[in-house]
Amino acid sequence: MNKMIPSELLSTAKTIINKINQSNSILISSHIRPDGDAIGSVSGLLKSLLKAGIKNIEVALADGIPDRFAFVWPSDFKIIQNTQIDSKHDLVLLLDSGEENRSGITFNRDKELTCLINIDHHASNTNFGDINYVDEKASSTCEIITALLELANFPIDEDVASSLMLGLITDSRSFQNEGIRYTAHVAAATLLKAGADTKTIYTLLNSDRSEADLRVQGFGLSNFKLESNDKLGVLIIKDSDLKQLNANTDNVYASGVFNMMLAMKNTLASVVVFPGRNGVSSCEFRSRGGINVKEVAVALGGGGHIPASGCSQNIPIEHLADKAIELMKKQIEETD
Ligand SMILES: [Mn+2]
Repeated sequence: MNKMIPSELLSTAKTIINKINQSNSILISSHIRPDGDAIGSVSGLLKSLLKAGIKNIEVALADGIPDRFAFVWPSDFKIIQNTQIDSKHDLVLLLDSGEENRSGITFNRDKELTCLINIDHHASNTNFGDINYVDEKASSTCEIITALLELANFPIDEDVASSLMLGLITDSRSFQNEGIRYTAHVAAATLLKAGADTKTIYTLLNSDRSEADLRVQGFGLSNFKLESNDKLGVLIIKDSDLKQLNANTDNVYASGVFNMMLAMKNTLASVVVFPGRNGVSSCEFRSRGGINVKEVAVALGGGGHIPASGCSQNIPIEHLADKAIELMKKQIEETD
C-alpha cells in the first residue's frame, strides 16, 4: 500500500507507470532556470529508469544543469539543450512545470504518437498534458516521483534517493512549508532508508552563498518598508542598487531576501521587486497564514504556489512595484 499517493490520483499513477513500461523511447524534461526540485526529480527519475533496465531515455533541459546541482547528475549522461525538439518519443515527461512553455522548449510532436505527461505540484498548473498528475498538496515534484517509483517497484537506491532528497528538502524549505502533508515525511523516510546523502545537500543549502548574495541580503535588511499595519513587507531593489552592491539578478535570487521579511512577528506577506533577467522587472511574493499570493502573481501574468509565487513584466520597476503592492494590500485586507 503506497502511502504517498492520494487515492484520487492512484489510477493516473498506474496509467503513467504502464506508459513508461510500454514505451520504447522516453524524453524527460523540466523547467528553465532549474531549481533543486527540477534537477532532483529529473535526475532521480532518469537514474531509476536506467537502473530498471529502461535504455532508450533522453533528457532535455533548456538551461542545462547548474553547477551547484551537478553532484546528483550522472556525469556521463548528455543533455539536449535545444529550444526545439522534433519528438519521435513515445513519451515526453515534463516535470515540475506549471505550463508547457515553462520548459523553454517547443516539443514538435505528433499527438497521436507521442504522449505528453505532466507531473507537477504547482497550484497554478494548467493541466497541459495528455495525462496530468498534478498533486498540489505534494511538497515537491521529488515527493511525487518517489511515490511513483515506489508504486512501480523501480529501483530507489542511494544514488536515486540523493537526487530526490535534494528537491524534497529545497522545495519544502527543509519541511517547514505551511500545510506540509505527512506524505513529505513518508517520502523522506523512504529516501533516508535508501541511503540518501543529506550532508551534501545541507552543506549546499547552508554554506553556498557568495559575498554579493549576502550584500544583497544586507541591503534588504536595511531598506525594507512595512505597510498594511506591518502585515506587508516591501522591498524594492533598483538596477542602481545592484550596481552599487556589485551584484546581479542571480544574487537577488540567492540572497534569501524573498523570505526574510516573514521572520517578523506581525508580517504575513512580502513583496520583493527587482531587476529580472533579460531586462524585465520581476516580483516575488511570499506569505504565511494562508494569504494567497498565487492569485496576485497570476493577476500580474505570473504563477506559483499559495505561499510563494512570482511574476515578470516588461515595465519599469516602479510601475510593477505600484501594481504589486496595491494588489497585495487588497489580498491582505480580503484575507483578514
Ligand atoms: Mn517544485
